[in-house]
Amino acid sequence: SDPSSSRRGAFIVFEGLDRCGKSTQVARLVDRLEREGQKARLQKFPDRTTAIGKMIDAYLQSKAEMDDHAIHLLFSANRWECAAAIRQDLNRGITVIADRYAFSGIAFSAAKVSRSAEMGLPFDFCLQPDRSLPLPDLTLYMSLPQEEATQRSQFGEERYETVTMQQATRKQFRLVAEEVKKIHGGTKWIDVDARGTIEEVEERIKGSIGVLTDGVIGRVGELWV
Ligand code: FDM
Ligand code: MG
Repeated sequence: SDPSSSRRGAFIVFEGLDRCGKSTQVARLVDRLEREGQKARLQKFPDRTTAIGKMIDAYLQSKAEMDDHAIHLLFSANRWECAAAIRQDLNRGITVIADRYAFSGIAFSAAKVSRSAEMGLPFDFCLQPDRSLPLPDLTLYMSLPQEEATQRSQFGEERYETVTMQQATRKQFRLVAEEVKKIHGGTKWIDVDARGTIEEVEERIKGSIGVLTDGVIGRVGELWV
């Protein structure tokens, strides 16, 4: 029998701060896999096309205000409404490439400095709603030094696209990486140097992903479990 039939698709997540080149690399990776005849699809988070996604979009564009806890839960709900389809696709042998995931959810929410408190939302509160979502087989954190990030094109108009917020989020991403390594082991999270040309970064990513896109043996895991 075909040995590939016992393999499922890989769940690969890209994370990082704004302007790190994440979306460019995700698009190139999906293109490459399709050219190579592999089954792959892109999953953007937040997915702004759903009803929940539209609420998130309004919040990010400052067209709506929301309690910090409430918007955090909406970001998580936006992942949960996509979770069954992700699992199903993985089990059908499709590689799913996500542009952001639960790790952005934690890092951005925990980085917030609310008017009433010195800290953002408690780290543990941020972690819990995503518990038992599909576990990525690999998360690639696109790492860019502060100076390089500042040099890149101007931030956009959206909420969170400020130097203060990005710096705070950078720190939270370090804590998220530690948590992933603690709960899921050291092989699930890789920092990728996001400096250099698009082609240079693409090569590094290719090296980090290795044979993962040939398929994975074993069930899809559960996040934080
Ligand atoms: N963001 C993204 C969150 O705050 N929580 C989340 O769970 C996710 C997935 O939303 F500033 C933030 C990160 C970013 C903003 O993301 C919109 P994109 O990648 O620019 O669409
Ligand atoms: Mg953005």
